Amino acid sequence: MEFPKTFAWGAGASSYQIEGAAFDGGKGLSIWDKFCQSPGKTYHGQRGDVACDHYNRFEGDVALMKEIGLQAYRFSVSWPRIMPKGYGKVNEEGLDFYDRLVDSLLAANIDPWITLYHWELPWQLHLEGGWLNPSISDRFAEYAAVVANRLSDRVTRWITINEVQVIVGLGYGSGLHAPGLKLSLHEMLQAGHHVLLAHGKGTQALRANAKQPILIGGAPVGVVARPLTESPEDIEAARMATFDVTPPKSTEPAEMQNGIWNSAWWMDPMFKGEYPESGLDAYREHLPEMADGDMDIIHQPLDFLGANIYHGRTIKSDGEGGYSVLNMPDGSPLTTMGWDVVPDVLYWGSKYLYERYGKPIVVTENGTAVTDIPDENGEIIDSARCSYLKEHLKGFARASSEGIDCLGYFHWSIMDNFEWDRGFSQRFGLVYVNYQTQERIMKQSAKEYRDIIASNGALLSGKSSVQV
Ligand code: IFM
Repeated sequence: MEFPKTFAWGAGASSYQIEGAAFDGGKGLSIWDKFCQSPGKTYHGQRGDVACDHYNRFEGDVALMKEIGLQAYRFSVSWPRIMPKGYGKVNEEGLDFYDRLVDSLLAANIDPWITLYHWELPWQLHLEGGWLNPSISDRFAEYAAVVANRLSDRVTRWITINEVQVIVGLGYGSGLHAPGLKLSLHEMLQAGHHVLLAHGKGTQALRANAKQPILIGGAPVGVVARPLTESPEDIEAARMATFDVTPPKSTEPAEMQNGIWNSAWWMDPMFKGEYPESGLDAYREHLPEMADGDMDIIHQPLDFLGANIYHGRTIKSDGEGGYSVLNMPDGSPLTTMGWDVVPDVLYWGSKYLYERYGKPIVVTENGTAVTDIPDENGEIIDSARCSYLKEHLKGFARASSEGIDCLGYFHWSIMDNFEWDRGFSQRFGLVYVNYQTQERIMKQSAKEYRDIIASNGALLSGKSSVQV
């Protein structure tokens, strides 16, 4: 159950979800600031204006990270905090904030991993067409260069864009996320193509402006599958399902119907320089416009594959070279987000992704929302999260023991935070946040994670408690 000595044990969060100070420090407006101001868009109309007030409390938060023994912390930089309009004038006060955050992490011996884009599109860029405007990838590269110039003397781990599928599927498809658009599949794929181009140009800009050698990856959703049994047929069927691109299906839940929830359409261009055949076929009437040379821009050399993996479909061979998707057995565990708990998904997901793309794997997000209730002593014994954490790590440890290059694991999240359209109704943190007082309480899971980290995973040995 041990991981490589260089393995990065981390946790993550994103700017809008924890920072607060939404209108302070010279920050410009983002699509999320505006979206949350529209009635009915988020749970009880909640907004990230203050969130965890991390902007003002980051030193205490870093102290908690140190107490947990984190070796790495993944956070995102808010584009409109750096460039209020998304381009042009730079807000030095915003850069100073991240400067201080990076310094305080390094002083605590915690490696900063920066994500450049975790959904906070500057409002001005949205008014100019957002991800549908072909010039947005140049704007993104300009922003990436500014951040690299200021922080890459101390930061060596970089992630371009978080969860392209969510940007496109929920922001431009179902409208559940900012900017709340409900566009056609063609328009979604066009926006997605521009996101991929931004990833490519952002990568070039990071490398061109880096002050020292750096490692770069992306963090798409790892839409992965796991086989029902370990028969060669089921294993092959789940592999096929993991990389299949299928047309929109009306049998999926409403927000998943738009046909973009897959891995290969988004990862193949980044890692192989091409859209997958199954996608070209499934989307044939909806394909985005592409210029010659786009794929060369998107397909930049990358150092690792980051994937956000929370759950996965269970797959069985249909006996005819195809596969069937199975429902979980009655009564199987569900998170408060309504997601199945299938811990071996970290094993199968990282295995399939490593086999196809050959890059070291970083689990850039994995975690669970549960109902956390402080007990009479004010402690939070979050046993469901403790089991989730340990059982998923066991899956990742198995991958590592079978020779898959596992570079790091980032639990989502370091602390409870603003869960987008669900507001504060979902708690994902290792650290509990009382939003009325801003008090932080380390949950039981944080303490268990601390011990697992200290043992470099050795503590995980033992029988699995979750059988699914
Ligand atoms: O909170 C989100 C995060 O911002 C992106 N990935 C999934 C998490 C849980 O929904």
